[in-house]
Amino acid sequence: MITLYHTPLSINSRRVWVALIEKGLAFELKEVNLTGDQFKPEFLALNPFHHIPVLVDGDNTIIESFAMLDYLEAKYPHPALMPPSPEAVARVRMVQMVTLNEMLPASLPLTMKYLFGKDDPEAVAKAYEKTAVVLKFWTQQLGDDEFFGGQQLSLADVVSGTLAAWLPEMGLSLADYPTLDSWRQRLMERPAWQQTHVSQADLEAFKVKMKQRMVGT
Ligand SMILES: N[C@@H](CCC(=O)N[C@@H](CS)C(=O)NCC(=O)O)C(=O)O
Repeated sequence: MITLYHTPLSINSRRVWVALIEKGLAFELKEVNLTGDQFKPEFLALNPFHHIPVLVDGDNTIIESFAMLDYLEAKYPHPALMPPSPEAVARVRMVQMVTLNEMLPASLPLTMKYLFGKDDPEAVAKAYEKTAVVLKFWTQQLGDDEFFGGQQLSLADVVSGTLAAWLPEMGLSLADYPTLDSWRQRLMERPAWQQTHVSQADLEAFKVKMKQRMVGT
């Protein structure tokens, strides 16, 4: 049995959750309450760095969401989430890493504003400038294709699409990027995105938990 230790709102978890669903795998979810459960000995035995997600598959315990995605692709290759051509592999990897290394830090002030009400107008203005560079890059990489890997969903769509799911709510409209907007719409209609979507009620509960955690530290 595959078990994913996760928190519903975490995009680090959600990319693995979506990949499990897209691959049609049977798995169970165990929710970790990030107000302290991640420091309990039983969780630290799974991940000494006290982070979710953690994927357990039989005797294998895997930390780091990108390692999990690679593991799932290698262990359960059908349906493939990595296209075969070298050019497409490069594109998938570029989009994955640009999402992680450029888009996530660039959009952080928007996340802080959206999730925690921390409004820093200067940082938010910079965030719009920096995220625009990523949106242009994503547009270029997508071209006229349905997905970043071509006509089929890839790990690049899983990684960037679980972040893109939030962009309009975070105040980043894709109206100036029509091909990206349609791509996002296509993803949002997929069962994997719908099943992992966080309700407004869960979102509010998460905000409360994080506030408690910040007060406690
Ligand atoms: N590089 C890790 C990042 C994991 C991570 O930062 N997880 C956060 C939630 S999004 C976490 O568990 N935070 C709790 C803590 O650090 O105590 C991955 O991709 O799996």
